[in-house]
Amino acid sequence: MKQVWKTALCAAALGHAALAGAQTTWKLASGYRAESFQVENLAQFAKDVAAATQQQLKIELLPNGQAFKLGEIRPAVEDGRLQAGETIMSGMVQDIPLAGADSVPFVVGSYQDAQRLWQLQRPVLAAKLAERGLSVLYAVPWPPQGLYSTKPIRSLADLRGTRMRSYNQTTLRIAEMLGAKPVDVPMADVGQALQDGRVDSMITSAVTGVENKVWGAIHYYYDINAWFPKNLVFASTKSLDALPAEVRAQLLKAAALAERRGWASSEAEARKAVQTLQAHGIKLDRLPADMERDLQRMGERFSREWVRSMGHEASAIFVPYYFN
Ligand code: PCA
Repeated sequence: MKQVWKTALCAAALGHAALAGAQTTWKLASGYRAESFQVENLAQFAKDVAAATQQQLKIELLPNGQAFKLGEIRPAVEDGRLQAGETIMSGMVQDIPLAGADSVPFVVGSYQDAQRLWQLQRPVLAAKLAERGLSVLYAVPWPPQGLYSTKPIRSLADLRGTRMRSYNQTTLRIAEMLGAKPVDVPMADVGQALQDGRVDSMITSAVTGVENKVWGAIHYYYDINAWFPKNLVFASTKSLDALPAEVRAQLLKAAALAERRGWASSEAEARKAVQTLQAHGIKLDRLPADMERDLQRMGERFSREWVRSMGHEASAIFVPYYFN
C-alpha cells in the first residue's frame, strides 16, 4: 500500500513538473539603465512576448550592467549562463570585426542610411553569430553621435592631452588619433565620471547626455553626426530551438515589432534630447569649417584602417551600401 502511495505522489509531482515545463523563463541582461529608451523598449518587448505566448515564455530583465557587465553579456549567452542579452553591437568587434560596421565615422548620416546599412549588415552578422550559437532578435540605433566638451573646441589640437571617454573600439581609436587619453566609462557611470572630473570630452548621443544629466560639467555640444551605433538584442540559439514552434514564432514577431518601435523612438528621442541639453544651458555649437574637414579626414583614416583589417567582409556590406 505504502508503495502505491509513493508511486501516485511521484506521478503527481511529475505531472506538475510537466506543466511547469511549459512555462519558460529567460534571463536577458542589458548593460544599460532601465530608464534608457533602449531598455524601456526591451521591457515592452518582454511584456509583448509574455502576453502573446500567454505567459509560456517570460523574459526576466537584468538591466544596468549589474548582474552582468556590458562586455560579459555575449559570452554569458554563448556559454548558457543567460538565454538572451542586449549589448552594443560595436562592443563585439574583437571577436566579430564586422559588428563594428555601424561605428565607422561619417559613413551613415541619417536614420534612413542607418536602416539601409542594417539591412546589409544583418545577414552577415547573423551568420557570424550563428557560428557562436547565437541568434539575432533585433537591433535599434542610438541617436547620432555628437561631441561633448567641458571647454570650447576650436581645433582638433584642443583635444590633445584631454581625457576622452570611450565606450567602444571607435571611440578608443579616435581618442588615440586625437592624442587624447581614452577613459573607458560605462554609459550608466558617465554622469558620475563627469562630476568627479575624470572626463573632459566624449562622443556619444544627445540622449545619453540627457540620461546622464551631463550639464553640470559639460558646457558645449557639437552636433557632428558621426555615426549611429546600434544595440543588438540576441538569444542563445539552443534556448530558441527549445521553445515550442508557436512560442518561437510569437517571440520573433514581437522582436520585429520591437525593432520598428525602437527605431521610431530613437529618432523622436534624438530631437527632444538636443533641445533638453540646450534648455540646461549647454551651448549647441558648430565646429569651425577647417576643424570639420580635419575630423572628416580622421574619419577617412579610420575607415581605411577598418576596411584593411576586415578584408572582403567589409566589401560585402559597403560595396552595396555605396553603389546600389
Ligand atoms: N550611448 C551609449 C552608446 C552610444 C550612445 O549614444 C554610450 O554612450 O555608451
